[in-house]
Amino acid sequence: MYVDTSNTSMKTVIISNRLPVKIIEENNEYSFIPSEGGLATGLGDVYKTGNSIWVGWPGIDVPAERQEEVIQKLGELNLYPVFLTQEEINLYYEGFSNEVLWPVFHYLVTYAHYEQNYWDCYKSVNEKFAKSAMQVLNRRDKIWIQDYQLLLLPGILREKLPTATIGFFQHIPFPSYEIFRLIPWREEVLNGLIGADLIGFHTYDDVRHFISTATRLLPVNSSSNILSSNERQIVVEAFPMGIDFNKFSSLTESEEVQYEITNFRNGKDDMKIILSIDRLDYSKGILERLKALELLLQLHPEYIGKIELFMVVVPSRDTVQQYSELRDQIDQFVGNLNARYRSMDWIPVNYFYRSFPIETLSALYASADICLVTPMRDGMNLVSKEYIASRNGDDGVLILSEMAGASKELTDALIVNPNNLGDIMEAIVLALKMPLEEQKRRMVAMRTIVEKFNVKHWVNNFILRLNEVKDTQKSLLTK
Ligand code: GDG
Repeated sequence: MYVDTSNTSMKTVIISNRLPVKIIEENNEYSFIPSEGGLATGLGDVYKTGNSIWVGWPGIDVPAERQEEVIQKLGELNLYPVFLTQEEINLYYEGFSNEVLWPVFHYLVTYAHYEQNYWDCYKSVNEKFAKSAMQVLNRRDKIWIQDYQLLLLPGILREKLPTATIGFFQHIPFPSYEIFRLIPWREEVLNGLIGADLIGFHTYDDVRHFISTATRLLPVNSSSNILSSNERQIVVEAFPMGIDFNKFSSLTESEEVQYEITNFRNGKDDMKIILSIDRLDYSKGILERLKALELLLQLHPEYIGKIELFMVVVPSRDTVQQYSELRDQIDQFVGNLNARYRSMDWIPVNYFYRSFPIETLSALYASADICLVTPMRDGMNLVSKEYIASRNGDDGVLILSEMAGASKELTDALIVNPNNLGDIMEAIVLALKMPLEEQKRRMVAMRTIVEKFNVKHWVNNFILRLNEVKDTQKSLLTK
C-alpha cells in the first residue's frame, strides 16, 4: 500500500462521501485532478500538508484488479479511496442518503422512502468506510467526518478506537424531534453520531434540535450544549461555514471575468438583472421563486421589459424520480411564463439547465443587480455568500430565505419567507427601488462578515474546538 501508516505522530484524517477529485479515464488510464469545491479549498491546508489524508469514494466503480493502481495514484494527492459498487451507490447514496435523510432533514417528509434494503446498505457502507479509514488511521489521529452520508461512522470508529479524537460536521439542517422521530432507525442513527467528541452544525437552531432529539430518544443527559453518555461527553456546537472570500472577490477583477461581464451586460444597460443559482433540488424553492416572478409581472406590469431573471439550475440527482419531475415542472413553468410575457427583444427568464465554469459564475454574480436565494430549507447556502464576495463595488441586493442557515449571519439581506410569494414579490420590488446608499450600507456590512468568517476561519475554528474538547475530556478522566 502507498500510504505510510508507520508514523505514529498525530495527523488529521478527513472522511467524506466523495473525494475532492475529478476523474479522467483515457486510453484505459485513470488520472485524478483535485477539484476546487468550497470544502476542498477550505480543507486544502489540512489534508495537503504533513502526513494528513482525506478518505472517500473516488466517484467511479473501480474493478478489483485496478484498485491498487488507484490507491497509488490517489496516495500521491494525500487521498485514500473507499471503493463502492454501483449497487452500493444506488442503495446507500441515492437510496438512504438522498431518499430518506435528505427529504426528512429538509422537512419534506412525504418525499421519504423508508426501504429496509436502503438502511441495510447504509449500515454496511458506513462499515466499509470505517474499514478503509482503519488502513490509514493511527490511535492518536484526529478524525473529521463530513456530512449526512456517514452518520454511523463516528460510532463505528469509536468502537474500534475508543480514545480517538473524532469530530463530525453536518452540512444540511438537523430537523426538530417531531420530524426526526419519523425515521424507523432513529435510535441507531443517533447512536452512530454520538460516537463523535464534537458534533457541528451550521446554526444554533440545528444544535438545539439535535440536543432535544438526542435527549428524548437516547439514555443521555444534557447540560447546555453538552451531552453525557456512558461517562463520555459530546459537545454540540454551531460552526457556520464560510467561503473563500478572496477567491471570489479577486476573480471578478480578472481579465477573463471582466471580458465576460462586458459581453454579458452588452445591450442591457438599463435592464435590471436578477440572478438565481442552485443545484436541481426540491429544497431550493425554484418553482416558488418562478411563481413570485409571475406574480410580480401580473401585479407590476411596469416592470415588463425592465427586468430579467437569469436562472442557473445545475443538474443533480436526476435519476431520482422526484428530481426529474421537478425538472419537468420547471421546464414547463419557464416555457409557459416566457411564452406569455416575452416580446421580440425581451424574455423574462433566461433559464440554463447546466453548470458553468467558475469564471462565468463570477461574471454572473458581478453583473446581477439582485441575487434571489429562496430555499424552502438550506443548511447554509454558499451561493448567497459568493454573491456578496463578488460585489467589489458594494452595490447589489441579496434577497434571502429565512430558512437558509446564511440568514442568521446575513441579516442585512432582504429576508423573506419562501412560502409567501407576496413577500418575495415585495422584496424584489423593494430591491429594484433601493437607493444606492442603502444598497452599499447593507452590502458593506455583509461583506465584512463574509470576509472575516471565511472558510479557513471555519476549518481552524472547528479543529481548534475539537482539540479543546478532547483536552477537557482527558483532564476530566485523570481527575
Ligand atoms: C450543501 C448544503 C450548504 C453552483 N452552480 C455552479 C457551481 N455551483 C456551486 C456554488 C456553490 C455550490 O455549488 C452550492 O452550494 P450551496 O451551499 O448553495 O448548496 P448545496 O450544494 O446544496 O450544499 C448547503 C453546503 O452544503 C455547504 O455546507 O451550504 O446548505 O445543502 O459553491 O458556487 N459551481 C460551478 N459551476 C456552476 O454552474 N463551478
